[in-house]
Amino acid sequence: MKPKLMGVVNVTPDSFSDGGRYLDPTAAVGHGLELLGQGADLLDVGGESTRPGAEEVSADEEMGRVLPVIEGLAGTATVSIDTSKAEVARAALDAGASIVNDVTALRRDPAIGALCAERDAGLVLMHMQGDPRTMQEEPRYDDDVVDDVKAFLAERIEVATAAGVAEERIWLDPGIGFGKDLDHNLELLRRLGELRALGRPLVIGTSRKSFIGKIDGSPVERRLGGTIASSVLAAAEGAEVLRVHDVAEAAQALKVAGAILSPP
Ligand code: HH2
Repeated sequence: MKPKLMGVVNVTPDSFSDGGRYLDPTAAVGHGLELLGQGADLLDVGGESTRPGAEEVSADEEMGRVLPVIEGLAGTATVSIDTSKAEVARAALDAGASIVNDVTALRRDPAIGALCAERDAGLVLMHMQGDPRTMQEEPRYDDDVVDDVKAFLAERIEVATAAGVAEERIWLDPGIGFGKDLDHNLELLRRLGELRALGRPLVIGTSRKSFIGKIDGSPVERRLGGTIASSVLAAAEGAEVLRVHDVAEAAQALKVAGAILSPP
């Protein structure tokens, strides 16, 4: 059990847990470097919030936020760009990012597929039901949530490879909290093994999310314990990348869990 830690660098005024804290590029770069020092293997830089109810921002606005930060970090870190716009992704790759994290899995802007193929960039394909404005209104799955998410991700792998993306450059993410109620999220986390059958590394982002608060009533600033519990269990189920805000604490939890699970 040795997952990679993807540290979150949100350059937004409105992200659900750290909106406004790193809007200044110097502060954002400093935060990214701090996360690297704490053990992050890569940094996910985002300039548009995807929290429930979030409004879209223009590509120009998004690029203005993320490009200076990527330029400041890319010499030192592996950087993924959290965007659904090909124009932003292209500029981010030019600035030194090497992975595109698309929470719409090429549905908002299919040109991201050809772009990643052309640049041999990594691509994260995430499942989301609906869009951020409406996704938590009444999430519903016809069949079984795990089967539905698995079928969706299998289909998006087809779309990405048809656009020329090498299958070994693709990572998959069930999208915890994206168009899912508490039971959907828990079921997905419980049965991650079934998604591993798709044969690609799994990215899991539970960090500070509202499903934790639905379990114990905690506000967003008091969800570290729930983040750690869900991240360690996801790693034990085979998640290979954990997307977290609190890298130091996640790294320590994983080291301790790993030491217990693999005696010398
Ligand atoms: N979660 C968020 C954003 N991007 N990308 C992937 N692949 N997986 C996730 O679970 C995921 C993601 C939401 O978290 P955050 O960036 O902290 O908030 P916001 O979207 O409000 O900026």
